[in-house]
Amino acid sequence: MDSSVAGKLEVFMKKIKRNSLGQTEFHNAVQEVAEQIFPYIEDKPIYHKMRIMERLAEPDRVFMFRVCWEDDQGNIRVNRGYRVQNSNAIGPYKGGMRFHPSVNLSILKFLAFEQTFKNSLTGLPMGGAKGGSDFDPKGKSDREVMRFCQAFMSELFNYIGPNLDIPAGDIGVGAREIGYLFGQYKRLKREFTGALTGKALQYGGSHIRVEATGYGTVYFMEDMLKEKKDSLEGKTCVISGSGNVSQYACEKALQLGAKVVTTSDSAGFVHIPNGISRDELAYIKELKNVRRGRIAEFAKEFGYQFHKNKKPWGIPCDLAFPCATQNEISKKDAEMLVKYGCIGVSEGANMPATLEGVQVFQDAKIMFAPSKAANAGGVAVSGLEMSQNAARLTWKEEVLQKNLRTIMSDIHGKCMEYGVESNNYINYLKGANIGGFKKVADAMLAYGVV
Ligand code: NDP
Ligand code: 2IT
Repeated sequence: MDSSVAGKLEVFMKKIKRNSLGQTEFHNAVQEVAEQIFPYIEDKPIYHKMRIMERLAEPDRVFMFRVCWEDDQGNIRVNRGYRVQNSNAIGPYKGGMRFHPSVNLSILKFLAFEQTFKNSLTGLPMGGAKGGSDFDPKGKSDREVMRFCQAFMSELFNYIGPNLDIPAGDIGVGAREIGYLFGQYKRLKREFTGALTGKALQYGGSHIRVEATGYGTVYFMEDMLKEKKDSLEGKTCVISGSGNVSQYACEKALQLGAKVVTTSDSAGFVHIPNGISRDELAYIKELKNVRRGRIAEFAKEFGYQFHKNKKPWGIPCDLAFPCATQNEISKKDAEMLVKYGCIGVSEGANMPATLEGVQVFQDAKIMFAPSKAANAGGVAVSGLEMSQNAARLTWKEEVLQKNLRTIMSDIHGKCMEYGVESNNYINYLKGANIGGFKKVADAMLAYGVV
């Protein structure tokens, strides 16, 4: 990076940090994008003049609200709810909601910022948003989750709508939570519109939304491998997490002939030396989605070793799919992956590799697919759910399967368009950032100063 660009970047980041003290996750997300965008716009002064990056890094608005609900013992509980609407330059605000005790403004601002670029990459007309709460669904009864969701939506419904802002799931928000949230939205608004995605099929949901993120992440890897005349067949994969994204990344990897040797949750990981079988995956789905149990129970049931409080990155592999949460791959973890033979990483979770971790992958010149490209399949199918709701139609599963596959290839193509470096290394991070930025930035230019 030449010194004039580096100087501008430094001034920009200083201001961001001053205006969002202590919001480390948000700073890192902005830094990662700005490092690619500033050199790109150096000879395009209009983007600087119109302060496009500065505007994108300041959310349009943030809602924070109290959520008060009653637990099964009659105790009154208080949580905090949020919705960060980052940008609606290219379509209504769109993005998931996370229920997890770690949720704070920094995490949601980073996710809403990232979502803006991700949604642009899908080619569909969606802006970027994210929301959620520090509520922890773990250990709560269905009725407690229902009461929390109803209380949460009683405030949120004021700020969302099918042409305004369309939330969906994320960590801790799956089919059960979306059902309760949508039921309350419908009751308060007295209308049936597609103001949430990830709904069940019976009430306006789309085929393959459940599978889309995990499948898409593996499709992106398939496309990266294809570029090298290679495939997933016979590859050993490590996958983290055992939730929605992880389960379907595992399913698609198995379908494409790969071997998946790990699964995990926040308590530790399980090593399955000969690879997870389809029956074992079915067990994990039932354990996690129905019984809401812990992954240690899977290890116990099938006689595998459970590595308590450990992450799976030290297990030798060809490919890695981090599918749990942000910052789960540190510099050291990344070094371990490279050392033990990993040739490709596709991020199913949002920003699972730290800035230093990404640098290790890029220095080693291995394939690295950043989250905003690799996990965009979920929100893409959400976008298709919005289209179906608007038309009051349900498309057939085959149509959606085909659409998802095409969208992921198109995103891969967009990353190639902007990411191939002079030494022929494909910098997917650069490609995704510039590819996602351009459409949003050009729309903002068209609107003038707003
Ligand atoms: P789920 O809640 O279904 O699963 C999350 C998984 O990650 C669980 O196994 C959970 O373990 C683990 N996990 C969560 N937080 C932590 C933590 N702090 N440390 C270690 N493990 C953790 O969520 P999803 O599968 O939907 O989401 C996973 C990731 O994918 C997130 O980064 C999300 O933002 C991203 N994503 C999700 C999309 C979607 O469509 N759902 C779309 C695009 C991205 P435990 O049960 O112990 O908490
Ligand atoms: O991070 C994400 O892209 C999601 N959690 C999915 C968002 C959506 O609106 O489907």
